[in-house]
Amino acid sequence: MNIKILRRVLEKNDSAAAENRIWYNRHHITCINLLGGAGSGKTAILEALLPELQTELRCAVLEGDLATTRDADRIAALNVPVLQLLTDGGCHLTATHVQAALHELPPDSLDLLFIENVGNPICPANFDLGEHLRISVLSVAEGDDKPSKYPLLFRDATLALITKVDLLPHVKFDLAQVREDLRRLNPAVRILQTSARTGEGIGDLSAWIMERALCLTAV
Ligand SMILES: Nc1nc2c(ncn2[C@@H]2O[C@H](COP(=O)(O)OP(=O)(O)OP(=O)(O)O)[C@@H](O)[C@H]2O)c(=O)[nH]1
Ligand SMILES: [Mg+2]
Repeated sequence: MNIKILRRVLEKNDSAAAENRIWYNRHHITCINLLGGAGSGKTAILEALLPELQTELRCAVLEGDLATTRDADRIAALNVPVLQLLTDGGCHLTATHVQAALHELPPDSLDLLFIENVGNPICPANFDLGEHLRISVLSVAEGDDKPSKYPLLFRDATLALITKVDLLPHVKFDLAQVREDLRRLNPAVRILQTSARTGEGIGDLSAWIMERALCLTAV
């Protein structure tokens, strides 16, 4: 019975995700789903990235949270269009949440849409939002066992981002082991390391995104 209900929820989500994908493609917009545990540094990455990306691409952000507009306020402070999506207790965004917000975006003046998912290393990974690229975030502060403990977070990621590397001298985190675990879960995944605090790796991440976004928006 429960399995049937879950299947129906996922089927409904997949059909909304397919419609979202058609919408992004019709408007030549690249969509990135950013997911990871609470406090892994997702908004901080957007704050570091958006000033660089905006020199070439017109960006907007959808912020998913259970409560508050704090993350949307941080993005708005950069003069980037942003909508806060509140899930009313839900632990992930669905493609239907996103679909409702798409109508409020100006599609003809947009190249790149980031969706910051609800901070949670488990549920968001099961819900396709129709994105072209999925960036899964793990901070060194969370511990090097997390790829093995939360494999779904990384299984379908286009890019695995290891954040807060400025904290490496202060925490026990075996980078080589984590990279090996990520590759075992997802052999095709690209892995980058960043610090929003020092700016390390932000240029590489920005270049990686720009290359893909320019490719997709040109189609
Ligand atoms: N040292 C260090 N701290 C960081 C870095 N990035 C983020 N932080 C800190 O980590 C905390 C969480 O950062 P956020 O960017 O809010 O994390 P988040 O993943 O968006 O959090 P939620 O949206 O609540 O899931 C904040 O106190 C940040 O200042 C980093 O690169 N280095
Ligand atoms: Mg955030």
